[in-house]
This record gives sequence, structure tokens and C-alpha cells, in this order.
Amino acid sequence: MEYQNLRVNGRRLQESLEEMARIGATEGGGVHRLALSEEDKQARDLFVKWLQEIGLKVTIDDMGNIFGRRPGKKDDLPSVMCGSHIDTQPKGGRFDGILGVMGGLEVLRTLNDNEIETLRSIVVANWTNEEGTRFSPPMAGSGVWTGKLDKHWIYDRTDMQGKKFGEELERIGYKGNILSKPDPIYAYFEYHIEQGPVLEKENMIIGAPEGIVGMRWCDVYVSGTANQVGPTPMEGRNDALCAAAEMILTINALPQKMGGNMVATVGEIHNFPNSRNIIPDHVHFTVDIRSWDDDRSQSAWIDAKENFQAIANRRGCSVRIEETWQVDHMPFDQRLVTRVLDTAQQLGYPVLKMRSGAGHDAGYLSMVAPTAMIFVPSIGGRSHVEVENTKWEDCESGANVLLQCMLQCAIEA
Ligand code: HGY
Ligand code: MN
Ligand code: MN
Repeated sequence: MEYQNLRVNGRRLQESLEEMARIGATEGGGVHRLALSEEDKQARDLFVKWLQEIGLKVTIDDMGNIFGRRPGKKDDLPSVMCGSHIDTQPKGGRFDGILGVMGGLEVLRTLNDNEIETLRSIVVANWTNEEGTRFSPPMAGSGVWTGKLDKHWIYDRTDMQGKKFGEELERIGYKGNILSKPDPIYAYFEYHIEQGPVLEKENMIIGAPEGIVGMRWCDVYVSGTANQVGPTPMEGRNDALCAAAEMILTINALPQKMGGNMVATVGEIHNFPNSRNIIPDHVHFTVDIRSWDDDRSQSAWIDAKENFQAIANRRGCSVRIEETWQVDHMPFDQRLVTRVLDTAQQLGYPVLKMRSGAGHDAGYLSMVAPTAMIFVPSIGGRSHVEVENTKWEDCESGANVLLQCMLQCAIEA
């Protein structure tokens, strides 16, 4: 295999990650870099600067997706692409998303250092709004680029302050004038932390997901009757928060009831008027159900809706359910998954075939191009928290697998 001894510069990768982690750094050692925020803009600006410094052609589409492109000898051939996301959770970690963007940048820096000319062009991407925590749904940038989400529906999505996605994208100066649509891609790789406990538990360094679980996001609005907490008897109250609390526990009970390795979570709740001496009359909470088994997910959701209605009726409340976003499980390209497995073994890294319980832009990319992912361990299996951490040597190992996989694809006709 040509260039088999080529390796990334681990120190330079670490320094880039450390510099990015300073943008939106939180006191607890994490990162606060919400999509389309000031911090997102600063990190985007730095990424574009780094792309330009190594001579890449930079393009930004009308979803704010950023692409850095390194030409190949046969530039009309479909590209080899990698990418991930710069945005984070409100108190996110220093590796989720950014590792894949910086890993891709490091691959291109390494190819430049070694003056390697590939047959195919190579592209590194930053996908807008992967997390979906400020603006739901998640993976909005890659979802529009692949034609699976409607751009104007996304533009009208609002955050909790009522700010619109499209206006915020314009405000930070990243609403490009290029239509967000797919280019021909020969292979897409996404390098990412595992965000779970499996690799560490199995003493593995590389994970090769065979795909991503199906996901379903819903928004539930419960309405009751507000009143003074003192004189209002318990009998006959229409307490929206108690109704929501019962509904939330039915979500927590779903995976056990439905079987399979499903997970179901209520992560966000807003209670109104949220005053200690008023019976709550409005509650909004979110539901996140995930499973590799799409039919089981569908049955779980039907069961949940029946429970919600029964609880609301019993408590004299009403319930409105918004089925916000749903994707079936997304299998990756077997040839590329095998390439990740073989490459990790050739480089001497213990590797495990697995599934991804976390969502990634690679999910949408897998619908339009051959796609695979490369995982490295999350210490303690923790992610979406400030203590999220991965060993620097594992970051380097994963980037070496990314380098070799991309290079093998970029030199083949
Ligand atoms: O929800 C997820 O798994 C990802 O962080 N968007
Ligand atoms: Mn991520
Ligand atoms: Mn995430």
C-alpha cells in the first residue's frame, strides 16, 4: 500500500484542538459554542483562516456549511470527503465534532507537508448545526445539503429566545451564496469520539461503526389550569406539571417495555409560569427515542402517545404533540467499514466493529454517498459534558486511520 508509513503530526493536531477549545471555553473545562452564536462564528473564522493558510479553496453554502478543497490530478472525479461539526452542546466537551474537523485539517496539512498529489480531490467540511440543541432538528446543515431537510423550514426554526435560524446565519456572516446541494462524493469519512463506554471497556483504540441508530425527536406541550396554590383544593386541579411528570416517567419506562437496545430520554423541559405559588398551566418537554430497530421505535412512539393522552384525560389537561424529526437507522457502506477495520489493524490499533448510538452528519451523508466513521474512546464513556475527554495519543491514532483511509480512496481510480 503506497504511503503506508505516512503519519499525521499529533502535536499539531493537539495544538489545533487546544486553540479551538479556547473559543467558548467554560469554567468547568468544557466548551459553550452553540450553533450560529458569536463563539461559533469565531471558531468558523479560525477554521477558514487555517484552510486558507494551506492553500485550500474555501466555499460556504447557503446553509453555512464550510468546505475546504484540495485539488487532485483528475479533478473531475468524485471527491473524497471528511467532516464533522464545530458547534457544541451548551456545556459540551472539547472533542465532540471538532475532532473530526481538526482531524480532516490535519490530514490535509500532512499531505501538503509531504507534497503528495492525489488522483481525486479531497474535501474537509464543517456542517452547520449538528447538535440541534439551540435549533432543532440536529444535523441541519448536512440534512439540507443531502436534500433530506427543507432549507426554508430550517431557516424558520427558532431558538428559545425566538431568534430565527436563517437570520442568525446571516447575522454571523455565514449565509453563503452557493446553493446547498450534494456534490459527487466517492467516499465520506467522519472521525469522531465514541461518546460511550464500549471502546474503553473492551480496551480498543479504534471503533468502526456499521451505522447509526434510528432517532426520533418530539416536542410535547401539556396545558392545564393555573391557580393560587393555597386556596385551590388538590381535588380537581389540572396541574400541567404533574401530568408532564407522569408522561416523562412513561418515556423512561419505554425501553424496558419495548425490549431491544432502545434508549428513550426527556432532556429538556420548560414549565410555565414557573412560580412557586402558582399551579403550572403549561409545560413543554422534549422526547428522544433511539433504536437500530425502526419498527420497534415506531411501536414505542405509538405507545407513548396513547399514554400521554390517557394521563392528560385523567388529569383534566390537554396535550399537543409535535413530531419534530425522525430518521430510520442508517447503515454505512460495507466496503468502507471494512477499509476502516483493515487500516486500523495494519496500523497496529485494536479495532472493534460496533454501532453508533449518537447521531452524526455521516448519517445523512450515508444516504447520498459511500460513508464510514472512525471512533476513538471517550474516557469514562462521557460526552456532552465538560469532563468529556480523549487521550491525545488516541486522537493521533484515529487521525492516522483517517489519513490512511482517505489517502487510499484518493489515489484509487
Ligand atoms: O444527538 C446526538 O446524538 C448528536 O449529538 N446530535
Ligand atoms: Mn458530534
Ligand atoms: Mn454531540
